[in-house]
Amino acid sequence: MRRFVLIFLLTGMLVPTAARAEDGYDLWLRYAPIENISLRDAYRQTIAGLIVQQSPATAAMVSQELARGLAALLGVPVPSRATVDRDGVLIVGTIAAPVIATLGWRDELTRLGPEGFVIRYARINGHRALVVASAGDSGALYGTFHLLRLLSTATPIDRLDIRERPRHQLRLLNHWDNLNGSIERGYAGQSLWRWDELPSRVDPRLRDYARASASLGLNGAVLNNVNADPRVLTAEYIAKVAAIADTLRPYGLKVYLSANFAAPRLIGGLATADPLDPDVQRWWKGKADEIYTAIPDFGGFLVKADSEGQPGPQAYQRTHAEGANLLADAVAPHGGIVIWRAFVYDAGVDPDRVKRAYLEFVPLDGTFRDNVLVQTKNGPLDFMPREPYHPLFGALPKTPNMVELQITQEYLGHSTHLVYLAPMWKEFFDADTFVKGPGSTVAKVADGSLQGQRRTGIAGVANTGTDRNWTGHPFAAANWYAYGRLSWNSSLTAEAIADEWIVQTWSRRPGAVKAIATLMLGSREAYVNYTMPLGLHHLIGGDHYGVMPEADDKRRADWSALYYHRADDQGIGFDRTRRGSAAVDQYAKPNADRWNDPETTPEILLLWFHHLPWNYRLKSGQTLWQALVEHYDRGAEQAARMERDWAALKGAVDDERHAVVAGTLRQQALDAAAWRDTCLAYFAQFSKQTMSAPAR
Ligand code: GCV
Repeated sequence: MRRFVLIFLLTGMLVPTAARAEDGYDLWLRYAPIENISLRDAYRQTIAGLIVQQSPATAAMVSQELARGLAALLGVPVPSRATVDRDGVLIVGTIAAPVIATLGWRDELTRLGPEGFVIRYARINGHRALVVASAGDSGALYGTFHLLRLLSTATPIDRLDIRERPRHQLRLLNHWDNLNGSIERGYAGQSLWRWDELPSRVDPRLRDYARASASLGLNGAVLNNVNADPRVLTAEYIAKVAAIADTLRPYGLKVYLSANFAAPRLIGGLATADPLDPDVQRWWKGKADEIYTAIPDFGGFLVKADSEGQPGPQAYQRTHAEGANLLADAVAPHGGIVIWRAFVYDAGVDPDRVKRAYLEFVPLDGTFRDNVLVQTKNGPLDFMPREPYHPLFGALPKTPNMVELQITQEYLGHSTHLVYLAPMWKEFFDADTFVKGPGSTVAKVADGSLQGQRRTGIAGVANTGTDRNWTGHPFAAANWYAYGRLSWNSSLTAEAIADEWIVQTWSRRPGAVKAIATLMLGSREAYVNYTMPLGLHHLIGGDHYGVMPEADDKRRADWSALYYHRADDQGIGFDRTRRGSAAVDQYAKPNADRWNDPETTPEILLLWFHHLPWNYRLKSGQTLWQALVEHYDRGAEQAARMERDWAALKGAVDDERHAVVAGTLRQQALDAAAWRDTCLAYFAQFSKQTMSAPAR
C-alpha cells in the first residue's frame, strides 16, 4: 500500500504530455501543458473566467493570447466575457476600464506609466479576482505576457503583488535587413519583411514576430540596415513600411527606419545633402511629413553617418550634431526622434581605433536637439566576445546615450556556436564607470538614473530571419529572449533569465533545466577562452567566423588581426597605456589608473590594454605564454564538454531539436579545437615556446 501511494505521488501528479513535433517556431511561447495536477488545478480555480477591457485592437491581442495560452497550459478553454459574480475571474484592463476604475489604483498606475502594470488580487462585488491593470494598452499587454510567463514557469500565483515598469523607454530591435531580402550579419535566413510582397500581402508570420517581441516588452523595430538604401524613403517603400506598422502596432511596436544621410541627393534630386542648406532642410521636413501621413506613430530615424563608407555631414565640414539636428528638426513636429550612431572610426582621428568615437563625440555633448539620442555599442571596438565598456558611457552627461548590443552572433560563432550572451551583457551593465564615484554602473548611465537624461533607450541588432525557428540555432533564441528581458530590466540575472527561457522553451524537469542552464551559462566564457583569451582580440578575417590570426587586410589596417594582436618576438597585445595609445585615459579614474598598469588590470582584459613579454608572470605564477596555452586548451575542452553534456540530454528534450543542437555542437567542438591549434601554432613562431598543455 505504501508503495502504491508513493508511486501515485510520483506519477499520478503528472499529466502525460502529448508528443508534439518541435521545430522551434513557438519560441518561448510554447505554453506546454502544466504537468503538476495540483498546480494546474489551482490555476484553473484562480482563472476560471476572463474579462478584458481596453481599447479594441490591443484587447483583441490580449484576449487571443490568453485564450491560446490558458487553454494550452491549463488543458481547458477559459470562458471570456465573464462577470464578477464568483471568485476566480481574471481581469485585464486599463484605468479607463469601468471595472478597473473602481479599484482606486489610478495614481499608482499613472506613476507606473502606460507601459507599466500591476498584477494583484482585488475584491470586486465581494469576490476575489486576479487583476492585470495598466495606465495604457501596452502595459496591459505586457502584464498579460508577464502573467502567462508566471504560469508557464509553473510559479505559484496565490499571493501575487507585482508592480513593473520598464527601465529604458526605447527597447528596440535593429534589423540590418536589406531591401533585396538579405540580412547583413544575419544567419537565420532572409528578411522577415518580404519587401517584394508588401504592401498587398503582409506575411502572417509578422504577427508572431510582434507577439514574441511584445512578450518581452520590446516596443519598436528599426526595419532596415544601418547601411541604408535610400530607396526605403521613397513613396513605394513608405507604403510597404506602413503595412508593417499596421501589423506591429496592436502589439505596442513602433516602426523606425534607417536613413541614408545623402538621401536628398540620391533620391531627392538635390545637388547637396549639406545639413545647413535650406533646400536640404525643406526636403527632410517634407519627407518626414510624408512618412507621418502614412504612419502617424512612426518612431523616427536611425542614422549611421560618416562610418564605413556611409555618407554623413562631415562631407560638408559639418559635425555629427549638425547632421543629427537636421533630421531631428524634421521629425520633431510629429513627436519623432533621431538615433545617431556613435560607431565611427575615422583613421585620421587617432591611430588607435578604439579611441576615435570618444574623441569625436565628447566635444559635441550638449549640442544635440532634445529629440536626439546617440547610440553607442557596448564596447569601443565592435561587438567582440569581450570588451571593456565603451568610454562614451558616462562621458556624455548632457546627451541621452542609448546602448547598442548585438544579438546576432557576428563575432560569436554565427548561428553555429551555442553562446548565451546574457553573461556578456550583464558584465557590461554591471561595469563601474566611476564617473560619479563608486557605483556609477553602465546600467545607471543607460537608464538615465545616474546623470538624469530624460530620454533612455536600448537597441539590439536582431538575429531573426525566415528560418522556421527564427534564429537559426535553437539556442540563439535565448539571446533574443535575454535581450528583451534585460532591455526591460537590466538588473535581472543571466541565471534567472536562462531558467525562465529553458522552462518555457525546453522542459520543466529540474534535472534538464539545470543541465541546460549549466551549458548555457558557461558558453560565453568558453567562447572567449578559445577565441580571445586574456583580452586578445579580433583574430579573424572578413567572415568574422573562422580563426585567422595572420589576417592582414590591405584596405584598412584596423580590419586586420595583425593590427590588434601585435605579436612579435618580444611579446603580444595592444599597448593602450599612457606609454602606448593612452586609450586608458578615456576612462574615469580609478579605472584609467588601474588599467594603465598590467599588475592591476583584470586578467580577462590584459592584452586589450597591454603589450607584454611572453614570459610576463601572471598572478597565478604562470607565464603569459603558459596562460594562453591553458586558456586555449580550456576553451577547446569546454566546447567538447558541451557536446557531451548535450548528448546526455537525449530523451530529456524532444528528439527533433536535440538532433539539431547536437549537430551544431559537433561543429563547435571542431571549431574550438581549430582555434586552439591555429592560434597556438601561429603565436609559437614568435614566442618560440612549446605548446606544453596536456592532451595534445
Ligand atoms: C551594418 C561591423 C559589421 C558591419 C556593420 C557595422 C555597423 O563593422 O561588420 O556589418 O554594418 O559593424 O555596426 O555599422
